[in-house]
Amino acid sequence: MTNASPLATAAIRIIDTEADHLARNYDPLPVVAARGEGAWVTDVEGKRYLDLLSAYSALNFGHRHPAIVAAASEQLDRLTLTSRAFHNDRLGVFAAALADLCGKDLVLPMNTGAEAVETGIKVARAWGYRVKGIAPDAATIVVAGGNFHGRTTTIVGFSDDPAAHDDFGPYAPGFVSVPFGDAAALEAAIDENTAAVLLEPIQGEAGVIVPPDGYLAAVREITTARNVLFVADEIQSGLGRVGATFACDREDVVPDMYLLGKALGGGILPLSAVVADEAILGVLRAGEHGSTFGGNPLAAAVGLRVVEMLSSGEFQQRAAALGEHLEAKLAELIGHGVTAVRVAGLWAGVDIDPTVGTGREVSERLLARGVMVKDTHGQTIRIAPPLVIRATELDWAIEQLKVVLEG
Ligand code: IF1
Repeated sequence: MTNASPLATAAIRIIDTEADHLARNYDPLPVVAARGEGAWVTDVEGKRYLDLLSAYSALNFGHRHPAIVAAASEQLDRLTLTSRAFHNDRLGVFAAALADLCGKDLVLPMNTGAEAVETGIKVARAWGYRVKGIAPDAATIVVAGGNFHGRTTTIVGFSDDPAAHDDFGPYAPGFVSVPFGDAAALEAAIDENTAAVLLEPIQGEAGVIVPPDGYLAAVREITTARNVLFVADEIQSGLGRVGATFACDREDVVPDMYLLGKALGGGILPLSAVVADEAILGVLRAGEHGSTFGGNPLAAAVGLRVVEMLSSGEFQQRAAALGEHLEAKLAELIGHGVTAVRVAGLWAGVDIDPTVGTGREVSERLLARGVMVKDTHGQTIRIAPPLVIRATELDWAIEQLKVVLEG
């Protein structure tokens, strides 16, 4: 074993420190990131990597996008936090812009995606009792098998992933799970106590599972007919990722409630939101919900810049065009180490032939070749580059995948 370079030793020392002082709720790939710019990350040893994970689609605009960093820097010099006990001069402007982007009346700002999901669950239940007239504490929400909506105990309670679910009970009642993509099963699960249907329009952690054409339109039709809220978790699929502002746009479907997060914070800070019309979000009264950092002026300034960047449609069009290129390139790999590919805009699930290795093993081999991806479950790797990636960079990354698949 040759002596590791000083930098390599530095990386090892950092990882060892983590091992001594961090809870072991992750098993990161063996790289220590130190800098990021655009689609590229540099590790502590100065090695560069093309980022095809984008922090699970929180970095749609790339690392440290200059316009977003500028918005954050300007606000850092003015005001960062007041709590919602007082107004601030950024939140209202951000809320108006985000509501307009969504075509809705109201915004409820939170911080993490899970908080937006939890907020959406609370608002849907309150609407169920106060508007639909569901009997007290009887409201149910229909969810989909294979879902991932966050890590709180309410949310993992309706997860069918043992790693996310087991040993965190007892779990909140009031959730009914149906197979994703099966509109008839979803309709059959609705009864007089159903307040909402909660779905990722495209399931991320399940492996970028795109539902059958017409599924989202059918869900929209069913929920409208049965006076049930359609709550779309667009925390990972939204904000340009799939070649449209929202994944629901792919079927011209408008949900009753958008749950947003990740990229809304510009890759700089946590920012999430529940966005819906007055008839739904208007059920909440002062003092019924909140968050210390929810709607803080720093996040609002960043979020406003993100919404402004999305309003031109440039990032959505870019993701659509490059996504077609990505899909064509990945399709060539089927039968050559890849068994299946699912693509929506610049978001792909690639199933690796078990004879090549597991998703984790391919992720590690790609990392050694300067490409950052992350496996989801078992044989699948997820590809989600920043929307600012160049076609030539994407081609280079696919070349690295081809080499890994050829072994
Ligand atoms: C981790 C993946 C996991 C999400 C959707 C809500 C949330 C997420 C559709 C919650 C978060 C993150 C969580 C992160 C890794 C990543 C993830 F699905 F993206 F791949 F875990 F499954 N709705 N997804 O995807 O948002 O509270 O995290 O801000 O837990 O390791 P959050």
